[in-house]
Amino acid sequence: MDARYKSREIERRSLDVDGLKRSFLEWLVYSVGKDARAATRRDWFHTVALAVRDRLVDRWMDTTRTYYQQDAKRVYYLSLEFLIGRLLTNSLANLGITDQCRQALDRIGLNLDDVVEAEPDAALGNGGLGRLAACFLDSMATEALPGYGYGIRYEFGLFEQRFEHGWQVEYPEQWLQFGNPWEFPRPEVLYPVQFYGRVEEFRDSVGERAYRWVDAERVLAMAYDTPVVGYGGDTINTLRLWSARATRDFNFGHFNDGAYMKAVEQKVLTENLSRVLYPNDATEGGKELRLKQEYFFTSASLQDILRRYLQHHSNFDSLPDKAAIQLNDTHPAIGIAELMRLLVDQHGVTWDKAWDITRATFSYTNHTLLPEALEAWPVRMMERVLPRHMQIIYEINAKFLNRSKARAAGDNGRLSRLSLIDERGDRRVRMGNLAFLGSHKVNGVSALHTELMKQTVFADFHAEFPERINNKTNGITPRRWLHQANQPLAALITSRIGNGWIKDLSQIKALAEKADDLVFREEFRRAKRKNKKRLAAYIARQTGVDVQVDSLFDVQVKRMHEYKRQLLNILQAIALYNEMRDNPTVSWVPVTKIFAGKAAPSYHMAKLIIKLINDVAKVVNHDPSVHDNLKIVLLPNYNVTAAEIIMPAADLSEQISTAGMEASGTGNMKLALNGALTIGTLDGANVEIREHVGDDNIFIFGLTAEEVNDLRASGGFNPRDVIASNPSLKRALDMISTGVFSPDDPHRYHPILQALTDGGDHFLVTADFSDYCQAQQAAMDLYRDQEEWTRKAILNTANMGWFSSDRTIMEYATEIWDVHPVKPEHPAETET
Ligand code: OAK
Repeated sequence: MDARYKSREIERRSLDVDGLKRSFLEWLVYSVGKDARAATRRDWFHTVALAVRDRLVDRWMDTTRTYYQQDAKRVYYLSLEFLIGRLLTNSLANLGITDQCRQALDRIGLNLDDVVEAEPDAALGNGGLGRLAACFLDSMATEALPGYGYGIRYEFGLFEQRFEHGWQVEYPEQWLQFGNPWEFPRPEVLYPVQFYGRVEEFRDSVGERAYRWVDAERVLAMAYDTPVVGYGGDTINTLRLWSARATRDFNFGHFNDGAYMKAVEQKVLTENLSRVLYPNDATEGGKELRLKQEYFFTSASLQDILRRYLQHHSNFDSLPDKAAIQLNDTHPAIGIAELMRLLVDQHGVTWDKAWDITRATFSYTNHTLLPEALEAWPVRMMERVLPRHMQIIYEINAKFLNRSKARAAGDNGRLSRLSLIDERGDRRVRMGNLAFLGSHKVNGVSALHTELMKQTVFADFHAEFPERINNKTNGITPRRWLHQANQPLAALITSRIGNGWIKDLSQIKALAEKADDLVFREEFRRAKRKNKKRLAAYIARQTGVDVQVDSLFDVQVKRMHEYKRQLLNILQAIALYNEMRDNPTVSWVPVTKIFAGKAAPSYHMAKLIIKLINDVAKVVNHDPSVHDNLKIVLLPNYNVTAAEIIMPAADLSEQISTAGMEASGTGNMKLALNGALTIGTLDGANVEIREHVGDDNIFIFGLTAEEVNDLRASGGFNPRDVIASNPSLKRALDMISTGVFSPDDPHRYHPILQALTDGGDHFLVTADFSDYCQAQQAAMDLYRDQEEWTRKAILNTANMGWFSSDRTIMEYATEIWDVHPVKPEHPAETET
């Protein structure tokens, strides 16, 4: 080998400061094509990312090769969303070369933090479900599990949110505009995916009835691979995202004048399939393009999974021993019909055998009980777009209902509820029922949510298949959410208990005994203060509002949704504002209310709540009579990158959904792990957080899920009575309705007031208001006692070990997937 080439080969792998520096300079020139004098921050980001990527490719290949050679059972996580965020800090930290990289850049006269800032935030998801998928990828790689993520490479991620006159305005998020150094395009990994057309019946070679899907439109799915680095860099897994390409007919066709332009148009239309992420969080749009996206990525993924399986096998009998496919909610549930089609129509497997294989391979996670989020595709649309799948779904349904008939014994209501087809009104395919029926395991995402699944949406299925539903309480990756995002606290923890917690978060429990140590408390506070300073600077940059670093940082960051009750929070803020003005001589605990979150573009009520928060903020922040004791900010464009600044700086974590409505929550876990105390209802994973951190270290308020249920069932709730009996609530609402916060348009908030009164207050904001205010008061009182507050904050951090997504993922691995860790073999490193 040429000596110069050989030395570069070694340099590519070198992890020391000199080697890194040399590769940066080389990459800048030879790959980015820039001179150091002309390079922008973005050029440097691309340079550093490419050089870091070099250092993981060998181990990535080793990982993939080991899985192949051992024919290991793989798990395939099918998700329409992966909310990944930035990757540079993550890759450096997981490879363990952050310090070396910082020094190497330092020697070139650059600052790593500036370079990091040039990376766009990959927002290929809406909220909880998408971020959970990203945390799971991190945990699978860290636990050495052979796990693949499959999804869509959206050209436009979740929209960029700006506020114009206090209103949310959406702008396109063009994360790929300047290229993506982390991805590897695989133009040779290409699968055809069909839509429309019709089904033809024929007799196969042995005279059996068979079907083929003909006259369909064809799109190609092209793979882009992103390496997923586990902590320590030993296992590097793959996230494979699909992009739509027009078929090669276009490239090789020859057209007359008119036809040529038409063909180009057609190509653009076809490729729109992977253009944009639907911005609805937990609401179902019912749009044809969305159905096509779901089928597109599911079909491509299944074809890829079968291709990989067939490298080692000649029939499908052992597919369930080699592949576990997890459906992240119902978005990929069409995969059940698709696997049946591939096995029966394309590979000649008999129906019954194919069904056994399908059920043993798939499992399904439900992420919400909200009725508006339960996918149900119109039969007529499905018949048109996926005619063969519709037939298969009918067949599955007929066999299932036939079998259940005996058990239902005349209970027709029960049979119609079990049916895959909702026959009321325009007929629809219930994707939740399909997912349930086609899976061997179905799980909820917190203990409470799983119980409610059994009692509500899946009650009939649970009676039919009592072993199928199980719980897997969500978790978060401690790498991104503590080790990387909160360096001051991470360093403090490591100084006391070593760094074992990064890979085994249960070890963080050892901090509990430090809660009474005054020196440790002081250092814990210092770390928090540092994070709060950073957030205060960010708030000033983003909103122009100056906040007091020593005020109580009260944080509610999540999608804007009525059930999440940002409205309850802002009403309490108005009440507190009034109290402060009424009692100017009292020494108030200074409070900064921090909100952030996006509303779906078509969700008018959520957008109106955004406007209300901004309007209230404007009045409060400019009122000298509260002496800066209350500040309200709504940060624009909440995303993973913003969350990494916000979570470490919070004192109080708002988890105040109407009980029974938040499936789990994961922001609640991030905040508590970073030492925030929770103020929350007994909803989702809050219930389990209370069990772990202890009743004394959390502020619980409000109706329980059972009470909410009873209250709604009894119909005995009159919000007007509640409002009339609570003067501070009444005053807050009167201020809103008389235009105190909207003098330019006094009636602006009529829809909100209407919903809270005549609308029946479905989310029970008024019902929980008084209890919530008391809990807030208790939090403010406690905050005066900084020693006691810190003690509880430390106990929160110390007791959150169980909420690591490593724990969650190992539960999936052992109880659902039956997949086991596989240590990659690294031949390259034993060679010289
Ligand atoms: C999004 C689209 C459709 C259905 C559900 C969602 C979703 O994001 N649900 C959220 O999932 C998180 C992860 O399990 C949970 O923590 C949230 O409570 C839930 O709202």
